[in-house]
Amino acid sequence: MVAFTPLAIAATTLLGLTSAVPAHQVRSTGITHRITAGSTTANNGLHFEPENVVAEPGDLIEFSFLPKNHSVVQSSFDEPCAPLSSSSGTTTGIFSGFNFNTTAGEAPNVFTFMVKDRNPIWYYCSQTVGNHCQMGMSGVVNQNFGSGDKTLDMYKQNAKGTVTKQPSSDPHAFQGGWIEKNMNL
Ligand SMILES: *[C@@H]1O[C@H](CO)[C@@H](O)[C@H](O)[C@H]1NC(C)=O
Ligand SMILES: *[C@@H]1O[C@H](CO)[C@@H](O)[C@H](O)[C@H]1NC(C)=O
Ligand SMILES: [Cu+2]
Repeated sequence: MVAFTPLAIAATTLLGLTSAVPAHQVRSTGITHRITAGSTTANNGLHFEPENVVAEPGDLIEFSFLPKNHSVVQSSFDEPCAPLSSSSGTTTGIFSGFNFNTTAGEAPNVFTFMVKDRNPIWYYCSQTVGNHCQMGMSGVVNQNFGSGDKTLDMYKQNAKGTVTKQPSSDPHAFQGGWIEKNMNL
């Protein structure tokens, strides 16, 4: 007969906890990729820099914001300038909200999210004053380099004929990431 010592029970409890952790939970790599929403040089400021990033699961993507009131909204490749959503219309993707007002230099806060897997993350700026998405303000994390036609250039081409959609009726709402102080200021 097996005697359950306190240690064995503790170990069993630990195992139970471990198996309760969702399989998709990703361990942090400690690597942060910084992207600037906005530009002092490219495309009249309507540009993410860098706009094409390769990242590992567990890496952080941190957006800092220059003037012109930008946002970051995840979309699918097939529907540029529209938030990634379920068939019922609920926004399922990442978005930052319009929380980064600045008239000069970087906004005091940044928006950060963690990369969960190696699937492409397409995103755009949903500012309609100046039609930022149609003008080419979009980017991608982990573009599927094996599939020749799903490129950021093609996304931008397809974006030209669209109408920008917002991920939420609340301009300040955000999802899939967090807002924190810009430590680079
Ligand atoms: C930024 O743009 C959003 C959406 O157009 C608007 O709701 C918000 O008031 C703007 N913020 C500022 C600081 O201009
Ligand atoms: C945006 O920031 C500027 C300067 O920092 C400030 O004067 C202005 O009131 C702000 N606008 C909003 C809507 O918060
Ligand atoms: Cu923008």
